[in-house]
Amino acid sequence: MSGNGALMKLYCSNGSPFARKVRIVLAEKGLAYEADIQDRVRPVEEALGPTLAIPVLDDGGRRLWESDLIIDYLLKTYPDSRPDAAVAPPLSPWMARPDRHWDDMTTLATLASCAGSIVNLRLMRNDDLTPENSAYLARQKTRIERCLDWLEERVTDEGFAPGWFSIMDIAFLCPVAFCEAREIMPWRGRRKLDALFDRCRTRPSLLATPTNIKR
Ligand SMILES: N[C@@H](CCC(=O)N[C@@H](CS)C(=O)NCC(=O)O)C(=O)O
Repeated sequence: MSGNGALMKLYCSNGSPFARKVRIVLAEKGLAYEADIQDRVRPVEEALGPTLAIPVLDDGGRRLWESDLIIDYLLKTYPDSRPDAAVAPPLSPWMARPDRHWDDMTTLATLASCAGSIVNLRLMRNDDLTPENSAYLARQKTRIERCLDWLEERVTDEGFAPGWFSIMDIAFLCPVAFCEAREIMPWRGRRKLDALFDRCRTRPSLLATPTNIKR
């Protein structure tokens, strides 16, 4: 519920890895919301904001876009909401560890860039463009590989922030799950990232946010 008693509304699609990040945080925090789900790309005339993209959150008339901003808003606006204390490790109450702020923000920015390239590879398939016939998409594929290599150096055996299920973990899990389900490109082969993915896939909030498969 928002401050004025209305249910929050999340505009999303079933498949979007960006929307899934937000849905996972809402599930972790047990926050009630109404989902407005559309699996086609919304026509420009129906866009919910200037970025034309989903997810978009409406909370009592405040409209927010960009998944990391929405999550930051949820963490700060609903700090005490965490019903399932039995699930370990707990959801982090922050985007970035206070004592590692710039390190973690750099990790989040790298994850966002990597995710954007993964989704681009998927969307450009609609126009028959692939890394094999487009130099730009070949560069995007290289970006994904370089980002994953860099993330493998940063991540620990306990995820990106030991002791926590962090927003960094979520921002890694959603796009690679999308990458795997849509057969966009092989992403595995890095020990710690592979283990993080396999360890988290049965966490209740991930099981509660399945993505429909549309290749
Ligand atoms: N950086 C944005 C990316 C959002 C995004 O690209 N969403 C896709 C769906 S997965 C979308 O709505 N695309 C439509 C468009 O780009 O016009 C975020 O983190 O929310």
